[in-house]
Amino acid sequence: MKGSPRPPTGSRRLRVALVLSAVGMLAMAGAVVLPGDASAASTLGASAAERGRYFGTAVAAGRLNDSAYTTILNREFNQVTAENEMKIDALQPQQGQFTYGNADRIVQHARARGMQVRGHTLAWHSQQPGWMQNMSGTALRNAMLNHVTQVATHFRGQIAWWDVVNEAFQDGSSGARRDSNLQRTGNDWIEAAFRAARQADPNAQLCYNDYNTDNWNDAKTQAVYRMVQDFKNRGVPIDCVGLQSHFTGGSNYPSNYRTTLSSFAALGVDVHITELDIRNAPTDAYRNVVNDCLAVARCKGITVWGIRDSDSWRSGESPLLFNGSGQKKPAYDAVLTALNSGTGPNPTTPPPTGNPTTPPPTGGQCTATMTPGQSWGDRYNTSVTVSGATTWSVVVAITPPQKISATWSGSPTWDSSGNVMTMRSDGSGNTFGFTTMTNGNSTARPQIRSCTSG
Ligand code: 9MR
Repeated sequence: MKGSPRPPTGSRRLRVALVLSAVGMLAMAGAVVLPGDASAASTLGASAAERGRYFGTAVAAGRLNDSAYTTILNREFNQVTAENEMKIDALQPQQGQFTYGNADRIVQHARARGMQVRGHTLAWHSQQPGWMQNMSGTALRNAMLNHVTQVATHFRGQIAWWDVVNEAFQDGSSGARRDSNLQRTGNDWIEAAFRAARQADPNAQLCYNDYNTDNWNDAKTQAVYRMVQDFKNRGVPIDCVGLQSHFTGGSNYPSNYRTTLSSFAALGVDVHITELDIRNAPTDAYRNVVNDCLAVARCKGITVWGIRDSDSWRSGESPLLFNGSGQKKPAYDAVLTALNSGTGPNPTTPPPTGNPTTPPPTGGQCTATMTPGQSWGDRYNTSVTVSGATTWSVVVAITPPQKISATWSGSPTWDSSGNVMTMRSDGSGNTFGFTTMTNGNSTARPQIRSCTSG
């Protein structure tokens, strides 16, 4: 839809309208916002999106043929991380031979549905192919940088966030780097990886990702914090920190988790909860994690490490939100309720401003109320609910260079500038929606100029 700056016309309009209403139905699936009740989202992704966040899951390419799995994936989540398919051994099994098939399948599945993709992971001591395990010194450093460059280039423009480096610190009280063949190439291997990633995909957000970094008092958390602080001070390109948050896979949910999130955020990086799972899925811990994320403006979203318990790397602990039959567990309800009653939207993604609500209906007027919908890197959805009329026309103005690229549940016409849309009721109800391409202006929001009944 990028590069469709003109309003649809003629037969193109009919074709576009069909596509757009399909897009609209997809975009609105599970995101039904009742008039006057912006917290009524019925899925994790839609609810998170209303708060300027995402709710995602790890995905395994081999399960994309399982319709029970994809039904939940497509309904509930608006972000995915490849569980194994973007690891070094998966992407470069032989030196210089890259195999992208499974990773590409996941990326395509996600992007076709407006889900954002987290790349996991460019550089890691684990899951190295045999040829890399056997390398050291300059040869290994160059091979690692080449891997970062090749992979980030392959996926350029498709990955919202990269876990550039994963798990580079030791557990326990030392606060030291983990010993590994990569670490032995020199302490600057991490920043070298970040610089290579930035060069290869300047638009991806670059994250450092680790586990056992949840408790603010832990030496490992403090060590990662100091590294990020140092990177920010020296201009090493880092945008975000991922807390894996595998609770009771070695560490419990700590009561100071929110302090950890906000402390990292205060360094000027975004924070992501990247691999959440909690032994036996207790509702209170899941609820607390969601509340902690929503309390920190720079906490951009939560990814659970799998969909059903049977999909989990530790399935014996039933740590996820859906049981093996795909049914929602109590932890699911706790998460959705916490999301729906939580803070948002994120202050860095402002809600519609200007004139969100027209004056109360008098005479031929009606009231049109805007609700922010799902957003992606380059576009965002808005839904408008009309009250006080059954047939109506609503005038919406967009700030250029933003452009409306898709509409649903109404009949649009545009003025000659293409920036002012008049949406007329089409009998499908009193809520219509549209997608706006930001075209580089990520702050402007649509304005409602008028609502007229009849
Ligand atoms: O869930 C993943 C499992 O299927 C793999 O066998 C394992 C080894 O690659 O990795 C698991 O995912 C890990 C993630 O990549 C990094 N953080 C810890 C995760 C759980 O072990």
